[in-house]
Amino acid sequence: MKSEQIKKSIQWGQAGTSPLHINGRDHVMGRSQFIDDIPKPGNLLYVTVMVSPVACGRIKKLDTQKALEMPGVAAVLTAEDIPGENQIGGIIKDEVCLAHGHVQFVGEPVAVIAADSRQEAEAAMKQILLEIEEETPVLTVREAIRKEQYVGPVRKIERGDVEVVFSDCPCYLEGVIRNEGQEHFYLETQSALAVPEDNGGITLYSSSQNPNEIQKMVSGVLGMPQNMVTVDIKRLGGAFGGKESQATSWACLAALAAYQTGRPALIRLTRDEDMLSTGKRHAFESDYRVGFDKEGKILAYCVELNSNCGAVADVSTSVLERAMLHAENSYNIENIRIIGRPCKTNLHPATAFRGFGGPQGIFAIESVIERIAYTLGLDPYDVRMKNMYRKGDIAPYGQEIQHGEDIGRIFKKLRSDSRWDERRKEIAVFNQNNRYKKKGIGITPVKFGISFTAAHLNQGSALIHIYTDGSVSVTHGAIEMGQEVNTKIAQIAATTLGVPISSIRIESNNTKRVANTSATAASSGCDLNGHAVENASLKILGRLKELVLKLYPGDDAVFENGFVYPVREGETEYENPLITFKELVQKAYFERIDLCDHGYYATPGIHFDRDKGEGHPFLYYVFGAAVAEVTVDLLTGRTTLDSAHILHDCASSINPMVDIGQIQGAFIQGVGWVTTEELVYQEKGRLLSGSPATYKIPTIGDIPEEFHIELMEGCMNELGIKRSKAIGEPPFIYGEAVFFAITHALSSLGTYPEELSIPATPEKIWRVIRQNKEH
Ligand code: LUZ
Ligand code: MOS
Repeated sequence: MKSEQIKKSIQWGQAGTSPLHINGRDHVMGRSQFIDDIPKPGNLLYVTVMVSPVACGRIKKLDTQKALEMPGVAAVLTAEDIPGENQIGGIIKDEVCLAHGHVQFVGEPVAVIAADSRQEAEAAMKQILLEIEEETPVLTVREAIRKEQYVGPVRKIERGDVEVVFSDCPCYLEGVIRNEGQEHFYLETQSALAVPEDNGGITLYSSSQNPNEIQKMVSGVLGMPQNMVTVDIKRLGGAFGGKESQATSWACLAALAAYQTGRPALIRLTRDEDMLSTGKRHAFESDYRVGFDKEGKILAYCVELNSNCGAVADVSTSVLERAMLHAENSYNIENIRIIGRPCKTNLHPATAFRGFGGPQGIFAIESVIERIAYTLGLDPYDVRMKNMYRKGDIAPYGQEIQHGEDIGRIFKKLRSDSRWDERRKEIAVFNQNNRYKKKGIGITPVKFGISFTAAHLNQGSALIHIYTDGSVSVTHGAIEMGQEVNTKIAQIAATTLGVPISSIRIESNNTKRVANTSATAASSGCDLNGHAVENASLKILGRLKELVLKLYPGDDAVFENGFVYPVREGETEYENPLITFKELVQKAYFERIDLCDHGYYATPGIHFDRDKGEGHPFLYYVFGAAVAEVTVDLLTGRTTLDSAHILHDCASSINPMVDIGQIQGAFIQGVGWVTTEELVYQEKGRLLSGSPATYKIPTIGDIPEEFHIELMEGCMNELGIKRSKAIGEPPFIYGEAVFFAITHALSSLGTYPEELSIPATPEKIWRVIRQNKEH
């Protein structure tokens, strides 16, 4: 395209260009509102939550009388004060809103205090008398398995016969692979504002990825129909899965306080409260057995994925399902058995977190590949390539890997782009010449399935109004949480309607305008709701086009950047507009043509049979790969990430700048998970690393000096919105390349560091170094 044209299409906001973030200016000016920025309604109550100080026990006494008498206190509420059902479990109904009879984890809400100020609420909280008879908590996956204590069924996906192969294969390994959890560390902590309405209903402003679930649960807890509960969400200050199901309790507790007092009620957790009470990424402890040949070809793989789900089910069964569906990652494994055990323990309920079990399932097979490569003395790249999916291959659960050839193409290109072979040689020389510093390089391919694994969640909706001045109001089912889904959706509306992006306003998500929406999750917010926006736009466009052709008879008309052009056969460049979009809309109004419409989309062709472990759960797959190089300081155990190369498949990106931003952020978040972010619990199940002072997330200083991200060219996706691919979660998994760079560096000491687990903190690395010295 000529530069004039490029400029025009950016102004227009066409899909495939990178216009400015639609709220960028307001964000930078500090004008964008998050929950705590909404102007405070009069008579507001501040709500604090008293939580369980112990992991397991029976409530012997809960006396709120003294607290109620404290100054400024409007209400002190317990399970007894819930007018509806004390139940907020989204998939399995095993979760209470307020503890009743017993407590199951440290941080579990027991009572809410509503007062004129936060200080008064906190002072009153100290006056609540809570006596708990402590019981011994179950904290580990192994204890839970011993007691057969699960939050859902143990599941299996199987193909071929692993036992037959194990009994007669050239090489065999077995072992355990562990990863710890991860705190979401969204900047905006869990927050909710509940406002009673004059008709007996209630409106909630909640920091949630899942307005529909907030509406359902508040309706259940308050015992009122769903049409009495309105949920309005403008944007979140980050979420990463932490607000997919876990914004619910806080919204319900604010709603309960508002309902019982008739006054607006605001909850905003402090960072420490949030870290203590809310669930995190699932820790996994996975047992594997693998049979392979001398070239590194995997002949049979058996993996038992045991996840630590915490005290209640939350979304853990779905997380485990996604882990199982990613247990083979990018490899074609003929004989495979995947077992999933969702272990119930007395920790905060683990929940959705970017990747949703995918990273854990992939970490297991990638670790196995590394061990195979080390055992055979092969380059881990070659072992991976030997097993890689090819065109037409079928996943263990029966779905064909569409465009499966792309993963190999990406992997090969990344090998040369990152200078894999040369770097490995340079590293070997470096490690020979350096006693106290060792370098390592790691590579990880990623295949990630797009769609919610629960098929019914794969739907999106939208509502579009065009006003008589040509400006457009778009409501859609996704939640903006910093991923810029609003920018992308505005581009989709602008492209489809042929108006400049500046004419599009994206509204808050509101259950009165879009109903029964799915959580903005599974990387699918833009796909599902973008399709719905396109659907609504096309309906209105159809009516407008009919009018144009009535006013200006011709073959066809095209809508571009605020103008309507005539199209005649054979012409590709449009000039001399017939009419502006604005004038056309005014004419349509006087002709009494509907300028509004609702849009809907349901992902076609997906299904999955859980009992058989078979089906076609994903619409398509996202592919990519990462290479990372590190230096490990043997005196301190500290790792420095020197470089990262990422090659990622977006197909036709709707907004390349946004996608690259998502890859940067996801990768660095993954690096945090595998290196420094450590959740430490004391022996009774209380989180010790429960504040930013003790929990280390990556900072600007952890970004590698050499950081290359490239979008792979020539990848197709006929099924995504505007032929794009989802972006949110897959690149998180690239962080695992850093872990394998560390194990590579440590292997240079003589043995493969089998016991090293995620996160590879300096302490753990140092232990590996010391063990090697002792040998
Ligand atoms: N949430 C969910 C998700 O309910 N089902 C999923 O498959 C999923 N995948 C990723 C993230 N959130
Ligand atoms: Mo998520 S892990 O809320 O897509």
